[in-house]
Amino acid sequence: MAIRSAQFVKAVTGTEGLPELQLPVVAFLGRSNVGKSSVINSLVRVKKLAYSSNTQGRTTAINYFCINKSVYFVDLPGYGFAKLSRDRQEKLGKQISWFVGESSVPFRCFVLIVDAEIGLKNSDHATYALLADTGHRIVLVANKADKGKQNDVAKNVLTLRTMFPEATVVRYSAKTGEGRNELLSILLEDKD
Ligand SMILES: Nc1nc2c(ncn2[C@@H]2O[C@H](COP(=O)(O)OP(=O)(O)OP(=O)(O)O)[C@@H](O)[C@H]2O)c(=O)[nH]1
Ligand SMILES: [Mg+2]
Repeated sequence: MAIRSAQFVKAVTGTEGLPELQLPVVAFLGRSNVGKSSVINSLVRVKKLAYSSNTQGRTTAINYFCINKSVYFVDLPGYGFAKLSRDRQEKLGKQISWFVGESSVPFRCFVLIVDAEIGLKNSDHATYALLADTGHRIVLVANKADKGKQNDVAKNVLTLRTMFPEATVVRYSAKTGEGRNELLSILLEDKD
């Protein structure tokens, strides 16, 4: 279940140009700033593989990383970033919908990252519905579990488990590594 290699492959900026090499895809989605890039970095234990920071690190493309030469981790731009123009937000939304619905992509699963402290927002519900429509497995990651009131975190994780019994819910912290082994074993399965 170890990560033996991780390489950046490609940034897809529009709604075409996916990598030619077909490998199973684990796609990371979530609101802007929720920690998608940080979760990927923490999983592969390479600090800047999927660059993360407050503003400069904002992911603006569909970034493909090849893991163990056998699976792609795909870092998507975040939705719900209020500072973007409406036009740009709409384009991002379209790009995300295109990607998750793209029948040529062999998805292994979707990792929907939510904020463990804040809980679900409307945009998370909408994204969950979009992902559920595809029929692929959804893993809900409650990230930033190290932050804020632990009571709130516990309550929000419980809500996720109750609300989405068909999903796998993982309490996670990209900062402390909580949940890393559990999430890795789910994402890499026995095939790797
Ligand atoms: N305390 C804490 N901070 C975190 C955690 N994960 C991410 N962050 C911080 O949250 C901020 C955003 O992280 P990113 O990984 O860039 O978030 P993102 O979802 O990729 O953001 P976009 O690419 O803009 O959609 C950074 O300042 C991270 O250091 C976590 O588990 N705990
Ligand atoms: Mg990012």
